[in-house]
Amino acid sequence: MFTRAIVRTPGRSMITGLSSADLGIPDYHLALKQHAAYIRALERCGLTVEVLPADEEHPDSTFVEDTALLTPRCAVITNPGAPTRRGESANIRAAVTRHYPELEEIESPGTVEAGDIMMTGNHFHVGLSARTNAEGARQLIALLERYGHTGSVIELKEVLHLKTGVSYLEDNNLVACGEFLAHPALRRFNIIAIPDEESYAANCIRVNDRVLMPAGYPLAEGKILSADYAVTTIDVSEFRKLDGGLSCLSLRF
Ligand code: CIR
Repeated sequence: MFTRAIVRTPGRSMITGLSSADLGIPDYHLALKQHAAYIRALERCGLTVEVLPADEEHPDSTFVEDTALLTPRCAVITNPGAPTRRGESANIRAAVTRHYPELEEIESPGTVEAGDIMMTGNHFHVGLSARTNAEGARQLIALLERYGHTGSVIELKEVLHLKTGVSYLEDNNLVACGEFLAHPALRRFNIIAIPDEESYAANCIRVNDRVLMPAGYPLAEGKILSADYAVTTIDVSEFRKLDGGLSCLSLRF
C-alpha cells in the first residue's frame, strides 16, 4: 500500500524540456490543469500528495520520478544522465529527507534516472539506457543489496527509460510493449501486451486498488480491464510531448 506521493508543479520553462516526441510544444496552462487532475487521481487512491513548487531552472523537473528511488526500506537519490537534469537531484533531497532518515546517493561517473528502475516485489530491474549507465546500475544494485533487495540489469534498445515500455501491476502481471514483449529477463511474468500503436499506455501505475493510465488508449485500457483491474484514465497529453509518462510525474511510497 502506498500512503504518500511527491509531485512537482511544472514550470513555464517546461516548454524547453527535453523531447524526441515531435508532437509540438506543450501548452503550459493545459499542463497545469492536467497536473492538478493527476494529483486528484492520486488522492482518490488514498494518497497524501506533497506538491513541490515549480523549479524553473530545470525544465524537466516535473518528472520527479527520475530523481529518486523510494522503497519500503531505503531512499536513493539518483544522478540523472541528462546534463540539464543533474541539478534536480539536489532539489528533491529536502522533500525525501522528511520521510527517510538516511539517504543513499548515486555518484558520478555513475548515472541513473529512476524511470529506468522497475520494482517487482523485492527485486529491481534496472534499464541500461542513454540516461542510466553501467556504473550507475552497479552502484544502485550494490546499495539495494545492502537493504536486502536484489537487482539485475536490462539493456534497452528503443525506449527512453525502462518504464516507458513496461509497468509492473503487482500479482505477477506486467504491462509491456515492443522490445519487452518477449524479453528473456521478463519471462516469469504474465505479460499484458500493449499494441504498438498504443505503446504510450505501456507506462501506467498501480496505486493501491487502481491502475492509473493515460486517457485515449482504448485497446490498452481494455486489456488492463480484462485483467480485472479497476482503471482510472488521466489526460497527460502535454507531458507526452516531452516523452514523459504517467509514472514519471510522481514518487509514490
Ligand atoms: C526527459 O527527457 O528527461 C524528460 N523530457 C522526460 C522524462 C520522462 N521520465 C520518465 O520516463 N521516467
